[in-house]
Amino acid sequence: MPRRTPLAALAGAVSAGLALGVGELVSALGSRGQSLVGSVAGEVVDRTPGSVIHAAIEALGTSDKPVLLSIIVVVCVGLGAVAGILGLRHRWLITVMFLGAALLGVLTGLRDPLTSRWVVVLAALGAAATGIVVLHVLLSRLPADATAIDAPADAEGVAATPVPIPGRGTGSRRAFFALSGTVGLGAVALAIGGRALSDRSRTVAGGGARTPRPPLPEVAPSAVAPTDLAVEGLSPLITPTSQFYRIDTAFTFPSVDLDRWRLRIDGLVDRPLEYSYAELLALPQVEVPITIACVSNEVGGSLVGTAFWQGVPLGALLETAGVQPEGTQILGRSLDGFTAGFPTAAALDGRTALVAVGMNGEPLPIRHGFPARLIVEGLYGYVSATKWLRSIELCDWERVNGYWVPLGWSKEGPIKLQSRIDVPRAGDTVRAGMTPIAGVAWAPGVGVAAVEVQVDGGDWIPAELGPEFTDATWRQWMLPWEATAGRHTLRVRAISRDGEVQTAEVAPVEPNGATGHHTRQVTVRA
Ligand SMILES: Nc1nc2c(c(=O)[nH]1)N[C@H]1C(S)=C(S)[C@@H](COP(=O)(O)O)O[C@H]1N2
Ligand SMILES: [Mo]
Repeated sequence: MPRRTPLAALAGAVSAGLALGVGELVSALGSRGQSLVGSVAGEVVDRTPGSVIHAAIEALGTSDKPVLLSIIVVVCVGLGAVAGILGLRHRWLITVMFLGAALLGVLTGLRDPLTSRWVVVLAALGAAATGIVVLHVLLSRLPADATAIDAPADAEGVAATPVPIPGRGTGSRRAFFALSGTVGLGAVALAIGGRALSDRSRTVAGGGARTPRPPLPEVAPSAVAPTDLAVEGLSPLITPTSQFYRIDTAFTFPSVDLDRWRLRIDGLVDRPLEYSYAELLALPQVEVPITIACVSNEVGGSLVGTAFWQGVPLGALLETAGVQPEGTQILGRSLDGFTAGFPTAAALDGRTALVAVGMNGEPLPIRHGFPARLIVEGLYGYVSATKWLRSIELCDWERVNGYWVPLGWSKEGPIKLQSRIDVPRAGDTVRAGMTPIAGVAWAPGVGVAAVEVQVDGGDWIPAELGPEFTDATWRQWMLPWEATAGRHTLRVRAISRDGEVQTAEVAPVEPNGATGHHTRQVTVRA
């Protein structure tokens, strides 16, 4: 391989990096904190089978997004290297490859509902133009002796005289590396600057992380949280907002200009409605504790939590709008294009279903759906809990599907009866003697009547239950255990208020939620 190849690859890689940097910087002009790489990532997520995404979320947890963004950057830089190498022989291929990439960027950027269109085009074209020009310049500055390094040494081991290629490569090696290095550093600087600017513009637009969120009207909570069971390491009854799990497909949070934001209620209704944020806040509100869970929560997993949700009952809104008989499904649409649908009956059967604006006494944090989201007692988030709500559409249950349904997930998503061991924690060393086994169990909408624990395959022993809160929330449980030295297997199951015993049958999270008993191995030291 002639030595020009790695140098050309380097030139291509840094050019692609600079192009990405320019793309990010120009994207920052968009008012919504948009990013070309982010749009591409969103498209990748949309086109990847749901099972693969869920495997990725399981393996990577919430670092799934940074990992995907990094992969996209690495792939782009790698393609740049290829463009550099191919460009050595055919300069026109550089233009073809960069314009091809720009075209893909434009297509995905335009499909992303959060981008402003002209910025997408400008960012992609600016990026491509930069990449093409810089790569041409770098290739023309390849060190004059680049090919000579590979020239065979003679018998004495002295390299043959350098043979410059006429008309190509004029610079010194030092100058070439200095230039490439500068381009590489410029790429990093632009990318960082672009992100910083884009965050700033999000704040200006009114939806950034530091946006002041107006205080909510005071509402008397429907239930007062009882005192937690006193066991160290046990999940608190109310999950602090900062520890509440976050799951969504969003790469950048939708930014909202509160003055312009409207919630629409439309579709198969007699009177389509539209509310400003202030109008929504002026409607009668409730504050209700509810446990929500993600369908991707593994047995024993942490994608479940309980919060006080404040908002406007969905039933009241539907009554004002007048649901037509064919409006058998309530579809939440988000500002970022996500959708989730559940039977209209679920909003009218007495359970709590809210257009939520508050979480644990504060306006919704951006990551949990500011300015408004849906919360429906007893349903997994993927069919109900649309964040960054834009509209609520009444539609036909058969004809319309929410985001995850065509990707292989069940149309209906009731939360399954589950229980989890929090204490002892995985990896804890337990001392022999009396020690608590404790955790939480949930059957939102039904309630938990009993929890039982099994040690080393013995009899099921009833655990002590924490104070009754509501049927919509999880329940703490605790069993004092006389631990003896050695390895032990702990297992838990819950029994719901309607008599269902949590099944031992193991089911994966797809298509409608995991089942099985949470089991934990512990080592007890004497
Ligand atoms: N806009 C939007 N809303 C969404 C989602 C999403 O991807 N986009 N994911 C849903 C899923 S799968 C779950 S489990 C809940 C999680 O809500 P949380 O992040 O506030 O815990 O949000 C739901 N709402
Ligand atoms: Mo979820």
